[in-house]
Amino acid sequence: MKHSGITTLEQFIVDQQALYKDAKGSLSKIFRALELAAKIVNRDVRKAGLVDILGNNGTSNIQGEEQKKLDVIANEVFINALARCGEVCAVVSEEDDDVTWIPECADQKYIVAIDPLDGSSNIDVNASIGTIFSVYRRADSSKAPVLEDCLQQGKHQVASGYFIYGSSTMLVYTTGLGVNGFTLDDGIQEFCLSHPDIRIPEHGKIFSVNEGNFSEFPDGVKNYIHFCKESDKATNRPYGARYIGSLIADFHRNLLKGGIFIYPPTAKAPNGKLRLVYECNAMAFIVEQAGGKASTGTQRVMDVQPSELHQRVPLFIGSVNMVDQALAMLNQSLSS
Ligand code: AHM
Ligand code: MG
Repeated sequence: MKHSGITTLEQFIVDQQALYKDAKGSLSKIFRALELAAKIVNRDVRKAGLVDILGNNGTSNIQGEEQKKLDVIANEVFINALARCGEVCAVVSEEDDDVTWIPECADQKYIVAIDPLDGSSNIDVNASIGTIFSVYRRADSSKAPVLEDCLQQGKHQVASGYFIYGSSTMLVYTTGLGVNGFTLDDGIQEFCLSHPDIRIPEHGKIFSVNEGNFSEFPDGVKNYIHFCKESDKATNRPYGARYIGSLIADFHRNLLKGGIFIYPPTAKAPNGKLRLVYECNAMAFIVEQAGGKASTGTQRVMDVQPSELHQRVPLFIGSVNMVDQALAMLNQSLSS
């Protein structure tokens, strides 16, 4: 019999589970919860202009940033879905000051970190936004979960990924066996495998950085930006500049086409802006699994030991040759 050719996320997860001999289906349940939550958020994002859910919620999160109504909705939807799946003992979210413990699942081993709606300044202007997630396993689930369980190095992630609510809605994720992308078929409301085994080109032609902060950047980053803009036929320069201010959208483009995304330290924010636990680590796991690289400028992102939930780190991420070049110029300026 001829196959239809469609592989749904559900089927893909079942097939992958067979590759892990000890798999008991817990991760699959977490993915089902994430998938359901993303479909709900996607529905709300798609009708955001039609109903009264655009605009500010009037409250701020722990970092003093304005929360948008959709941020708050997405946060509730993801946490509720994860709490209900029965496999997650704690959720760390960009929108919540502290860990959300799930008491009825205190004996479960999984912890999920989320940025429920990343790039939220883009909501009101109809540009791409997304949800980022990381899944961690506790070393010892016989004890009640504690804060330290939520502060693991990124290299201990068992899965990470993002949903992008763009011109189409996609899920890109890894469990350490490469990176795969699924596009939501609106008609059947299923995520279908559309981008199998994503590999980021070793070299790209795009650099993504908020140049508005240029005067605040370290000299090495300034030098690298100059390098990107120089004309040089042999190395295909100048590169193209693309930056929308939505990490997922900027990252996703560079993942598929090749490029580098930089959120450097600045004079005002020496640790940059992006958060380690629920933004940078997830992206770092994906980019490494796709053959790319992620660094803080001084170390591999996934080696950083988090000391607090909302910790920020500088981020240099993307095509391996471009990241290496940026790091070389950064180090050169630090040592001179
Ligand atoms: P958010 O999680 O509150 O939306 O903030 C994170 C966003 C990232 O998506 C994006 O890369 C960055 O902030 C853009 O910051 P800036 O406007 O300083 O360039
Ligand atoms: Mg964010």
